[in-house]
Amino acid sequence: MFRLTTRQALLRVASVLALCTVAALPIACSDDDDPVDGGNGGPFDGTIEVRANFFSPATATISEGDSVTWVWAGGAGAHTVTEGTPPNPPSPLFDSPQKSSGTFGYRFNVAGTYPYFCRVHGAAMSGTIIVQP
Ligand SMILES: [Cu+2]
Repeated sequence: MFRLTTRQALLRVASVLALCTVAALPIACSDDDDPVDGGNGGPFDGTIEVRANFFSPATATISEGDSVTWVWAGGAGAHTVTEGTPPNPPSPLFDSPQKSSGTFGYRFNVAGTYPYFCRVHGAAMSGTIIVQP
C-alpha cells in the first residue's frame, strides 16, 4: 500500500514536472529582447524598429492592404520615416514627424516597391517596403 502510494506520488510529481517544462517552453522561446524585427530571422511581423541611424529590418515584404508600424527604439535619437528617396521627395506618400519615441504607421494598399528614408540622416538611413499583390 505504501509502495503504491509512493509510486503514485512519484508519477504525479513527474507529470507536474512535464507540464511545467511544456508550459515554460513558450517563455524560453520568446526570450528575445528584440521582438520588433521578428527576432532570430523569423517572418516579418509588420513592425520595423527605428534605431540609431538604421531601420530594422531595412527591407520588409508585405502583402497589399497590410500595415507597417515603425517603432522608435529607446535612445535611438530623432528620426523620420519618409517615403521616397533623399534629399527631398516632392510628395511623400507618408512622412512622419521627426521624433525620438513612439510609433508611426502606414497601410500599403497598392502593390509596388516603396523606398523610404530618414530626413535627418538621408541615404545613410533608408529602407524599402516591398508590397506584393
Ligand atoms: Cu535618422
